[in-house]
Amino acid sequence: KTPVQAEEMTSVVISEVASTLVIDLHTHLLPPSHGMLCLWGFDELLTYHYLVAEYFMTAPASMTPESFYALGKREQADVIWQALFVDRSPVSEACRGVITTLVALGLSNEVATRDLEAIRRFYASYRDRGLEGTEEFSERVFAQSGVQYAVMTNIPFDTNEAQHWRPERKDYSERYRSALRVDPLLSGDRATIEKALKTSGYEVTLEGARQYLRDWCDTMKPEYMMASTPHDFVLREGSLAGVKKTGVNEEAMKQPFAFVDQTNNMADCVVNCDGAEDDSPTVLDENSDFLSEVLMKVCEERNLPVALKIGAHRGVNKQLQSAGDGVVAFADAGVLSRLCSRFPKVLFLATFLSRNNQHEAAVLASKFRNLHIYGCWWFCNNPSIIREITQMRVEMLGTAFTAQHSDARVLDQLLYKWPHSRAMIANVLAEEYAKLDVSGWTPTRGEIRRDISRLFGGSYEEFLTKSLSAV
Ligand code: REL
Ligand code: ZN
Repeated sequence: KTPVQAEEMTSVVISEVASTLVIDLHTHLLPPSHGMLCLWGFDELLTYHYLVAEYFMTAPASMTPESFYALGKREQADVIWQALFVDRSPVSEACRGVITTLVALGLSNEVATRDLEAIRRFYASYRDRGLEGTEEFSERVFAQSGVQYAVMTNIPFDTNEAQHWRPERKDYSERYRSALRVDPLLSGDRATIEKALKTSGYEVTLEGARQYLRDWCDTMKPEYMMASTPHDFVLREGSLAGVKKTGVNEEAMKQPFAFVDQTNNMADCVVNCDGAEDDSPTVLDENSDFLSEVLMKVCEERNLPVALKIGAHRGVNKQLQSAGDGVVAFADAGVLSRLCSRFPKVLFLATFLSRNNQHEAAVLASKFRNLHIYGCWWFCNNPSIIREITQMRVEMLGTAFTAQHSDARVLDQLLYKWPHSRAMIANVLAEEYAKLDVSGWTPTRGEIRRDISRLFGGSYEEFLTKSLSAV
């Protein structure tokens, strides 16, 4: 209960941040029961798409993306190790992350002697024990990184993944929680949606799509729905989804949210914003709106939030596959603001990819009670940028945001992404408490612990329990 002395503030904050259990609210991790889809180990670490992108900046002209991807995983890893760890020092964030990870696993001697074979032998001691070894490794990583649980990215449209959920849902550890990824509904990828509905025996109508989503919710029991919006995403100002017919944006209306109803289902009657029946035809056609009529409807019904990741430009260099995705210099944050006001009963979690959007995002979070900002995503997940973004957020939002998520694709990455982020966030917090102390408010250790726990997952869980249906 005693206030923390000014001279102890930094060490108290650092030790509290280091020991708090975090909730990792967005990852691409899948549980060991998902077999090959659960990525872990040295070769996966080294072939992370951040490192592939870095490798190609200095790769010889003779190594084309085609020839690189034609190599086996182990050979790709060897090539990257040679280029980024032997021929030059691994000073980038992604490279340093590999070193932090290996050292956390007790491999500092092997790292010091650059002994790849010994590193691989360490991993083999788990891998050789099949599912049991993988589960043991998974539990070790979660416990050691202080991650209470990680939210996965679960894609029903991906048949490779779907087979792990149906016909029988595989059991997995409570360390993993589900998020249902629905990008085709935001990008208007009609071919994917139609195919999914047809092959799973649903009616190819908006109601069919809603039922598809409801059924996947029953299967996956997600914490939230999620999508990464396409770089040219706009929210159309059409008349269909209960939106006033003011200022129709012609460009926006061309956005392909369309979904053709081949059965002329008259039940899907369109209602305008006053709740009165619209004069427009009740049949579905290419103007049908997946976002409003499918995703938002099911979110409202199920009281499920939507997590949006905004500002990625896919395929900037297509040859590099996922290593060729980039960032939109400045995404239109107005889209998020319009979503929050148009769908006040839906909770939105959001993160932006561009550093340029971070300030506006924090302002929006303070305007909409159905919006929660989380994490420093991908190109913002670098120590210097984490520091700057976190400081600004604390100044503007107090503790009403989530400081970080890992976006880990490879299980072992929890062992670097979290300590690297914790270190930066702790520095910021120590400075903020010091300023508060100077102003005349000295927090106790318990108060500091409470605040930190909010920033690392508590605020997210509090946000999820909000029920806006009464608003
Ligand atoms: O979930 C997303 O859309 C992104 O986070 C990913 O596409 C991206 O590749 C991710 O691994 C970056 O950290
Ligand atoms: Zn992601």
